[in-house]
Amino acid sequence: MLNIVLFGPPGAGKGTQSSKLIVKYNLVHLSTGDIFRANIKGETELGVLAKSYMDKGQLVPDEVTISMLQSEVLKTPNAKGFIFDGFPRTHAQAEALDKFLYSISTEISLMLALEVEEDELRKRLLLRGKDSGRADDVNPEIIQKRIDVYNAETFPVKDFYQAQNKYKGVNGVGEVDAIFHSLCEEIEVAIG
Ligand code: B4P
Repeated sequence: MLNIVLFGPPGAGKGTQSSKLIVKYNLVHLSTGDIFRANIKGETELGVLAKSYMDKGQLVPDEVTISMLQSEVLKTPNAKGFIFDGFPRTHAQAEALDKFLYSISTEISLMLALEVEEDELRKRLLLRGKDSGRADDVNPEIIQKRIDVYNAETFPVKDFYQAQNKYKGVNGVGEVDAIFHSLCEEIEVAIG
């Protein structure tokens, strides 16, 4: 299986690149942000809970996010592999993902990190906020909160994968297709 963690700060292009990678490598896309947003739209219990955190730019609690992610993986037992987009976002999520994948006889192949500086992130998210309808994209303070949470809680997850020799950083600034090409190059190296 090819299991990729697509990593990066809010607005780095994870969703954008995931949609291209799943087509090329025939993978299942699991975006925790998208799953939460679908639950918010459907007004499920999970959606109501997730909204109370997401609207403030905070992370949804680990227990909720981990069990949701696990049940999503189990929905496609014959998948060739997964792109984990926006997960793991904390050290606890990374450890839980490793344990869970081991329990189903697979593992993370590599973490691809999109590197984008903060000014560019703020610009992209505010631009998307103009027509995305996403409450977390319209307010500069909420955007800053998400970036701060990323720096404090999510960025260190990089060390977890670096220690396993699975971390690859890619420049996330430039044309979408050029970035996609760089990501594919790293994947080709990883799969041999
Ligand atoms: P996400 O949905 O993951 O949102 P995000 O971090 O903003 O990334 P997204 O994928 O949407 O943006 P992208 O970079 O593709 O998370 C939202 C919230 O959900 C979190 O704040 C948290 O509350 C909660 N959550 C999700 N996962 C969680 C977890 N594991 N644990 C706890 N809580 C969790 O794109 C951004 C914009 O940039 C787009 O408009 C795009 O068009 C543009 N763009 C992309 N590439 C570009 C390029 N090369 N040049 C210019 N613009 C580009």
